[in-house]
Amino acid sequence: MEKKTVLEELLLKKSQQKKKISPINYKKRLFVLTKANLSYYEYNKGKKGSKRGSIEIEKIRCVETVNLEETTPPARQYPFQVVYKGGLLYVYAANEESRERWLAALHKEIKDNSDLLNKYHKGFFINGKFLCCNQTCKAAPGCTIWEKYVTLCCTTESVKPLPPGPEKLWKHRSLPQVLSPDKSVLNMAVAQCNWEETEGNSAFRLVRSNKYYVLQEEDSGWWQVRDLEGENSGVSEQTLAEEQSIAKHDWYAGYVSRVQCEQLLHQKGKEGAFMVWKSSQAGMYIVSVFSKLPESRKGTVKHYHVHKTPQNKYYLTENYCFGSIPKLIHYHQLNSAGMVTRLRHAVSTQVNKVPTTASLGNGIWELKREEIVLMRELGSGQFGVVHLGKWKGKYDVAIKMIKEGAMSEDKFIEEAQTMMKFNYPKLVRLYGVCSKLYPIYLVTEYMANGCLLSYLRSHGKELQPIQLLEICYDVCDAMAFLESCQFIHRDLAARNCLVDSNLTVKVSDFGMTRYVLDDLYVSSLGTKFLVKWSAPEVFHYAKFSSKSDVWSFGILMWEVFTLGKQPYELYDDMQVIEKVSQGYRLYRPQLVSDIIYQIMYNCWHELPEKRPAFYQLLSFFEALREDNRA
Ligand code: 746
Repeated sequence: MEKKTVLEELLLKKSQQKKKISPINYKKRLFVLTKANLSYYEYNKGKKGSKRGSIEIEKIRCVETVNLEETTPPARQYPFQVVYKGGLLYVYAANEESRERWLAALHKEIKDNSDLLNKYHKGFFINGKFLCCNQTCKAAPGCTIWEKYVTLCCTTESVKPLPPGPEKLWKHRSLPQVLSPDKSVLNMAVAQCNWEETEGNSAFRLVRSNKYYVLQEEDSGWWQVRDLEGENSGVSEQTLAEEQSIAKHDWYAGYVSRVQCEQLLHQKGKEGAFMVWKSSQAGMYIVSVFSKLPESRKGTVKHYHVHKTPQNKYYLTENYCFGSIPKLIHYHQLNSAGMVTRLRHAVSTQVNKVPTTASLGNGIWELKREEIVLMRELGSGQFGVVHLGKWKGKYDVAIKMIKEGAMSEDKFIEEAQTMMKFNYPKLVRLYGVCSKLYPIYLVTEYMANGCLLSYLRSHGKELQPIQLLEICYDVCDAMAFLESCQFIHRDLAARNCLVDSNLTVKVSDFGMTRYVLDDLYVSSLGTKFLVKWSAPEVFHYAKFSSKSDVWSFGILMWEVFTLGKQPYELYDDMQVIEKVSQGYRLYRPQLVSDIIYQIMYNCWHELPEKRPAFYQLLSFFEALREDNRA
């Protein structure tokens, strides 16, 4: 079976140019594709000769065409590349049909490979560099999005491999909460701030509020720490101390992006509105100030990098140096000293969140009602009124007061244990419940900017396309996590996502539809059942799956890029069922490029198994996002 030939043809193979200036040659080879290998053989006088090389299918990471060099003879007009673990092969087909045939056959064989690339090189690697990007290492990361990647999983019918488990998605995003005992450990430390190793290609990160083992405290002030995944790194005690003092200031926003920062300052709109943030790209602190002076009425944001002298002094404008960033800020609150304006109004993104290390989520999830103070009403949802509140007098939380008869409470409480364990940065966290008295309280993370749909409608025009993409990315990130836990949301839509103070978007109320007791909501004939977000298999047979969530995600992307429009605006639910069943799909919104439309369109494949999985979409968003940065 493994040996059965899938495709066989005489093609031209380019020599692999082992040395930078070794001559290039082209040899006719008989290429043979089987389910296990792509091999090539000598071919003489109509006879298959000895084998000259072979690539295992599972090592292939990308198969794509290559752009032609400037002058190419007629015999080499149809090149394609096979990128595999450890090498790069260029092959020429005789004509377009032949090339298409090889691409299609290879794509079909490799589509379930676990480490397919999301970027590739569209130019040849010649004389020691890629013609597309001039990178000189043959293994250099791709420079162009491999568009095929996102559709590959939709091209052929087959049983899909399971998506990666949650462990894989946790890596480098946030740290898991399991502690593994280790005898060499001295002490645990809680990071008071975010900190990232910027040198080398290591990705070690301290995440504020997470726990770390302190392996060694050295006199030099350089500590060896280990994160809970077991990765070690040196961390400057001094940097920590310094960040500790910066993190408590309300003007410090931590990691935000430049556009997020600008948007927050514009929203405040006051002369001298400012914040300090850390750029994950530049690896430095930036002081940003809003000013209407001197040139524009709408106001502009100016960014000042915080520089450091060799003596570890900080400054914005060279003449004024300070021992710490808070001292620098304090000075510039009083004196403009070279800035457009002095720093007048701190713009805070800080909501006092319950730290991830609080003794929550370990089974202690019945919270004391006396420790919760209700502050103001935020709105009401399917289960009743939602309030902003304070827990233990200091932490901001949202409290859902469950209206009598709105929820199947026993069932929820039985299953809430599982949901408590979902501690993922892009999921609105469930902290606990107060279930001993009525009304039952569900206590969750508080998201200061409210629901995504309202946010898009009121602030959407201020958002740039990259930010819209970032919103989709956040949601996709959350959904890839749920998918990896084999947990289905069942009602993914912009109205069920929330926006944080720093404009991160998180997914809320996942799985909660199972506890709704309202018939109008539950039944697909009911008026509250949301047909417009539902996949056909859901409105026909109530068959929910991660792939039906993918459909809803496509609709959510459409909501994001239309800045909160109602999908299928001119149709009622019955018409939508009819139209969608006939193959009709939402149109391409103006702000959407072909490639982004292709992503959402793929989410609406009639057959669930042909839709991409969230982890595949995520990888694609990651590639797009890197592209936007460049
Ligand atoms: C909140 C939610 C989730 C609902 C209703 C009202 C408020 C909510 N708002 C927050 C916040 O941080 N959290 C929650 N919806 C539901 O309860 C609900 C229940 C069940 C379902 C769906 C939804 C299913 C059908 C899926 C079962 C806000 N934050 C912060 C600010 C403002 C509003 C909300 C956790 C606000 O007043 C900023 C926004 N704003 C006005 C000014 O601009």
